[in-house]
Amino acid sequence: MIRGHLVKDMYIADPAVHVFNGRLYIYPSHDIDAGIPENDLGDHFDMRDYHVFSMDDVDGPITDHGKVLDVKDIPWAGRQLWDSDVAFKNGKYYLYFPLKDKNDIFRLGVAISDKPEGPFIPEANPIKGSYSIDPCLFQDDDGTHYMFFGGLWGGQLQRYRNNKAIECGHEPADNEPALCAKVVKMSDDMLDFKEEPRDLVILDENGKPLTAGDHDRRFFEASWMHKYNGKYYFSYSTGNTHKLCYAIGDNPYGPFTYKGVILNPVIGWTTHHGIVEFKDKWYLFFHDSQPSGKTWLRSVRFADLVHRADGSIETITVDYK
Ligand code: FUB
Repeated sequence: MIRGHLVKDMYIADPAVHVFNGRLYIYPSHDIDAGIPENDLGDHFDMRDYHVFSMDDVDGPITDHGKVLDVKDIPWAGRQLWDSDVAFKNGKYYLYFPLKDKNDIFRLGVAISDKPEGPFIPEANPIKGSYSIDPCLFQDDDGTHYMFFGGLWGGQLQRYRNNKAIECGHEPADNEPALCAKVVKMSDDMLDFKEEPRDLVILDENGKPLTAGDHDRRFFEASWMHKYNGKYYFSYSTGNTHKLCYAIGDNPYGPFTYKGVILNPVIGWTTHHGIVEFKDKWYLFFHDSQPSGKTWLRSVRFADLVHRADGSIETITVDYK
């Protein structure tokens, strides 16, 4: 079943979803109309704060906990607060967010709270060695936290190779391996990377890395990780082909094997999601631009997510008729 839009009095997107203390928390981006013309670098996504939302039950009301972090309060801020995520460890909640610094380079920051609904206090500097966008935090069964991140085009991933900035950002040729999302273990205090980020390689059905020209399947942005029946499911957006796809692996580093489409294209340019198990059912939270008709003003909704007996995921299609 595909449900309607959850929040009607503001535009929200990029939903990260987690269950904390038996309650479902949604950590979205807060879209605004900044009056900036649309372009391929996403300048029109000029978001300036975050709100947190929560629900007792998916059929119940949604609570807006108000503004929990403002770009004005982040010491290293330039512009554009994009997709965030939250992790819990040792009594603290850590909000991870991408933001351009004063040189217009995306970095990943962290802000801390005692409560899942914030407010969150930002650290003075971005995470050392961080770059690009869309941090997603995943806690494995042994308690280790991993971050998955990266995004092409406006997300600047094409400006890096082996975690180093290159002189001229470019994507590989169509027949070369695609640029990968990154995966990295977090430090014990959750404020740093514990190691160098690694490539999260997605293989095709023949065991070959997806190529850069395979726009229907290669990674673009919007990393998410969930675990089901002992397998690791990495899901992501294909960007300019507007699909949410997934790949399965045996550990958080992969390699992962491409398996299929979770969500067919929705109204809007971007597609982005969070997957969560809540009260013994699985859900896909995602956004579309149906209510506004504008790519930069998005609204969050959700659908039941079905894992078939063989571990594959049923493809969801929103019927806009
Ligand atoms: O919301 C801004 C950007 O749009 C996100 O970081 C991307 O994943 C895309 O949804």
